[in-house]
Amino acid sequence: DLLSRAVAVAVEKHPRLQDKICTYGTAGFRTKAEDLDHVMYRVGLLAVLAARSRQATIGVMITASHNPEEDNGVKLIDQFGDMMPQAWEVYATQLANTTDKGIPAVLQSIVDVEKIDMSVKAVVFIARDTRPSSVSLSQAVQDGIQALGGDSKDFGLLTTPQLHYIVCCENTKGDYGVPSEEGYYDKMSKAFLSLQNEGANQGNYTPQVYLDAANGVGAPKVTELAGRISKHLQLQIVNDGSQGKLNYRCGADYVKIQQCAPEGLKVEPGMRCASFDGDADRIVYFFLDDQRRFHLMDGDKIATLVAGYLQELVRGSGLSLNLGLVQTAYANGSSTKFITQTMKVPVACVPTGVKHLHHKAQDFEVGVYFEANGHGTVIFSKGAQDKIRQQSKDQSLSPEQKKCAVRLASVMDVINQTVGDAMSDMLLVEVILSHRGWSVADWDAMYTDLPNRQIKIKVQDRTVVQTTDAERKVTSPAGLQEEIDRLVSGFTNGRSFVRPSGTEDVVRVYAEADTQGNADQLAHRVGLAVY
Ligand code: NG1
Ligand code: ZN
Repeated sequence: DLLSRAVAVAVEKHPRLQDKICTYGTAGFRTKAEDLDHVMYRVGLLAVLAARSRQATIGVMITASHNPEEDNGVKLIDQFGDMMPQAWEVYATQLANTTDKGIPAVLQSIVDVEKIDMSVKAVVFIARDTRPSSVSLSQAVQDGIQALGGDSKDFGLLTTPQLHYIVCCENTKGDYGVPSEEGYYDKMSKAFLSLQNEGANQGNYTPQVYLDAANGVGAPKVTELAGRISKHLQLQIVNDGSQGKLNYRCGADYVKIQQCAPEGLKVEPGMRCASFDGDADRIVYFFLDDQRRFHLMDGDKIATLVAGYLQELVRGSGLSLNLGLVQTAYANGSSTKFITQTMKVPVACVPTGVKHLHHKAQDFEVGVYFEANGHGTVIFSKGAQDKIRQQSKDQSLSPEQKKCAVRLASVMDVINQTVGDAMSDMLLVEVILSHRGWSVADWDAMYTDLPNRQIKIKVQDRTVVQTTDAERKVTSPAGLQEEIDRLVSGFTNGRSFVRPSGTEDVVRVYAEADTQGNADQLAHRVGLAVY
């Protein structure tokens, strides 16, 4: 039967050759590519169970995002393009860490708990990033799918958000769009062009972006998009994978953490630049001012720009929708202050990890969420979408209201609501900047970031550090929080917290203060307290 075939193929083609424990965390499974073959095979098995339990198509994305090229990873995408619920993360971890012979027992227990009908047809969509290891790892996933009698459809190279989008379209019967790569470009570019046709190139806005594609899968994909939108946006793409190494001294994570421009991009003052990460689900913008000082527009600044604009469109169109913003503890203190005090938009803070942000954003009719590192999007409740579409067709509105309502409806189509998406976020930022007539410096001037520093500390056992209050306070080890409080109190505008990473074997330290020197010092001292 199916379960014994699952073992036979495992033993023959994808045996578990070592007993390192692999955990399905915030980023799915992620580790050295060489340790992943059997894990991928088992993810294929699990994907079939997930598809059967939902009687829907689900997705498997093979990528390690911003990690070094030698790493790889895998993540399951649920039927509406969202993340799998917690229970499935536990199943994934159990299945990955059992012996080859133990596979049927774990599969059977999942079938029992989830009451899965094994005769249901199962379809799984697969895609991968540009890592050399992704090809064979993708094959391992497909072998797993086949072994349990599922059908796989391999989309080859895609960005992570493209696969989320395609899975969502497939299961919503085209409601969200056409379930193909072409359908994705088509929806995005049409919405973008229609918005820019009516209001592009105003004021200080210039339709040029210099884009660092991290030498990743974003490069060929954004090139596809670029051709369709060149009427209103010229993209100069560097780090396109033709020379440099994936994520090496480039990409959104490098730019955010190092607070400097990537290699491979010759930046001149005033150029509006952006960096994608390795699988194009994160984006940050940056520029050099006239003194050649580096300015970063991270996820917080994108969120602020987006929330402010949406708030204006909602009000302008005569709608009343509750709009809120979701951040994590890494959000710059200045951004939170500006959003709550000046923009008067409610802000919620949740633990790190997109699933927490996405989930919290669902509390609002229009929920904007961004991690400081540039991962984020906007989600509209079903009710809000209906209201906006209705309003955009309402004949009784004033011309100004009508304009806002129509614009809001198009803005919704530029946004990938399934997950943070670098390409979609870039189009959204460009729409807003051009409509506002803003240069990148105008945008940057919304508020000034507090100088900050993020460092990581290698420790024996990172799980010793436990936190509460959306990771802003340490509960264990005893005394550490008191020590952090003591250190912070010595700095003007000081704030610092520590938390165990969910994706690396480290404890992360974040600090902000009135000057860069002080932020660095505070991070350093708190780091010493963690040892
Ligand atoms: P960890 O390693 O748990 O800090 C990192 C990012 C998250 C998220 C995940 C998944 C920071 C501080 N953390 O998590 O925001 O993007 O990776 O990729 O940026
Ligand atoms: Zn990513």
